[in-house]
Amino acid sequence: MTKIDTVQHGDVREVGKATLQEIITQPVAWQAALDMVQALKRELKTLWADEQVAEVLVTGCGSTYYLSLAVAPLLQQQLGIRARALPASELLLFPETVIPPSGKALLLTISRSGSTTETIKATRQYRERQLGKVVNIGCYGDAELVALSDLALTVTDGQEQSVVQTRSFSAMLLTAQAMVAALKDEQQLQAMQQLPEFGSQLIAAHHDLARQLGEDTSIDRIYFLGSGLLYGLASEANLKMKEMSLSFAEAFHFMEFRHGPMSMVNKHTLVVGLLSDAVRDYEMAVLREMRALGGRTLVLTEQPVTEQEADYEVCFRSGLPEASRSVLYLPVLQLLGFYRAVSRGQDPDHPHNLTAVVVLEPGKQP
Ligand code: F1P
Repeated sequence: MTKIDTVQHGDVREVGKATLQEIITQPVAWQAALDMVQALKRELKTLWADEQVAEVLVTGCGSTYYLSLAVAPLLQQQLGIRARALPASELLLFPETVIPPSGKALLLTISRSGSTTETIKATRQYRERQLGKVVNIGCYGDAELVALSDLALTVTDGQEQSVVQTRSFSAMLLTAQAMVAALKDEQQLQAMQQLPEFGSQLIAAHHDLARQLGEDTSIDRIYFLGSGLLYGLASEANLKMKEMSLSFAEAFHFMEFRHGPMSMVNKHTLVVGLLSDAVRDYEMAVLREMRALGGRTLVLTEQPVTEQEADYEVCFRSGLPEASRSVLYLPVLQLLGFYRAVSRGQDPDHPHNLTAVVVLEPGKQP
């Protein structure tokens, strides 16, 4: 188990103490997620085989919808089945637009709380229509979504005080990645055991950079670029920046950024690139162009880039394939949002207008 000294930066003010603690200690929850999937591997394989899964719908809300956007392409890429991510409200309110014509698919619900009304209602409706088995990923074993599922992968170490999802998000993402590895390649699952240690080293090595960029008041807009398996994570980083710091931020697929959004790039712009392995040359070309337009660039990458190619770099050198190492992109992006929030007088522990769970009162909704 990884032991981490908390709050190394002594002069951090009281605000956001829970959120910072949860960001820094997330490798502990990663280990718990890996151990939990290892323990439930047999049930998972049995359900998957019995169901002869050919199609998966992945759903959640807010952060866990963006997590679904990271998990669905992974399921399709790694297991060769059709997989689609969608917000729970779409599954609930427009089922005919998302239910596969075959009328049969496994439903993977993702929810930190397990109590979000839209996801509960969509899952109930799905069960009533007998469209397929339900697997849930979450952090609370006694939640309604667990009771509504045929198999629950619950990572209680992901639980957090903070309203915004940080440690829970990465622990649930790792649960999904370990689930795919358990169904496909036992060796990959073993190799993922290195992730908690990589995570601690990454947080220690790049904490100062995240703080420096987060506190840089010359930056007034932030764009997160990620493609393929990484678009969901770019979307989550964008949400964290909004939820914690109320900053102007957006997420795009790399190549889409040229088709209009780059009109916004100027010297007050930070463009954050979540580099893939497969098409990093295309992605670096976009970043070089944004630098030429006056923007500054931060890359998160497995292999180093040359100094000329980016202003700031977070390099993993993990030796792990993209399908297993996505959690490594998250801690520095969460710290960036955290320090920007504190530097703008926001308290990340109590984000503006937000509650930890969106529960829609019966009778208030149609
Ligand atoms: C989903 C969610 C969070 C958001 C806020 C409200 O919750 O939308 O993503 O940050 O906390 O709830 P859950 O279904 O994953 O518990």
